[in-house]
Amino acid sequence: MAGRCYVFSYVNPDTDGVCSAIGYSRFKRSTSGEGFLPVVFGTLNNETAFALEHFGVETPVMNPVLPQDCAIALVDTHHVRQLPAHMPLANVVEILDHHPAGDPAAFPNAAIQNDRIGAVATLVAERFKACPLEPDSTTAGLLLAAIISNTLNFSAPSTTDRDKEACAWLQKIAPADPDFACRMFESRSGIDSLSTQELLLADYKEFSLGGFVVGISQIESMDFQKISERADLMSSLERIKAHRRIDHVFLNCIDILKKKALLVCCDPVTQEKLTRALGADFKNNRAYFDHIVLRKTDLLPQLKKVLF
Ligand SMILES: [Mn+2]
Repeated sequence: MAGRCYVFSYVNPDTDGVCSAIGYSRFKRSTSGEGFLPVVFGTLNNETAFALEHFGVETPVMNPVLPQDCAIALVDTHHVRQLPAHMPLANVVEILDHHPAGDPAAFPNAAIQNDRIGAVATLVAERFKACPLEPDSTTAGLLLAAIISNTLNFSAPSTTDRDKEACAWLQKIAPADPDFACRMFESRSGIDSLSTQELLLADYKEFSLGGFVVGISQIESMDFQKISERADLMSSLERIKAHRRIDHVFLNCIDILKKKALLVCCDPVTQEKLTRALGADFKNNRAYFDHIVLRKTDLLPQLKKVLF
């Protein structure tokens, strides 16, 4: 018999991960009476803190010690390398995700739903809708914020009709202010207060691709030139690579409004892979793009082709 139940996302989760964990916890409580405590490992980013405050929701418990006999629901990931170290993988009973190339076999006891949609919050909203059960307006607002955040207000290529339908349904329960998306995106930065190392690790994920481990940091900023000019940018990337003992590491900067991207990478071997994968043209360790390049929908599938 399992002890406490927890629901959480990957370490240093984004708004989709945190809001979906809270939303799923509320779903479980209302439908089966089970108490899955939403928790966060790592730190909360500025945008998520903004969304929680906007809807008057308390910050989840941070970095708890998990008891050996706990039951775990995961949202927004099923990649072992993105989870807290020494996490009891066999205790995972449920997974809701929307990411390819995970490790489903690492979770032998989990019921897994992994659909190619824009946000895992869409899956949580669909669970409510299927009951049918209306979430309270706070929960609806959090799920809405998560979908808007993850689909970049429906402009990301991963956006599907299911995300739009979930959003329309949630909007009826919790109408969002017209400028909500804009204010939430503005809250993402706060970049100046972070060290380069903190900045690179704020939204950093590792992937196993064809026997290589690739670390990709992604930063959304309306002024990525400023980040690109940080004096310790290259040394910070090199430090991550050495410290994490991985094969490739690079930074992906995106400007959502101007629809531009910048890849930063100082290793010539990695640069060569990125050039083959994306047609990147590196000059002085930097490659610019006149369109948005997203880790999940652009980088991973293309890199997979050249690394396997
Ligand atoms: Mn997500």
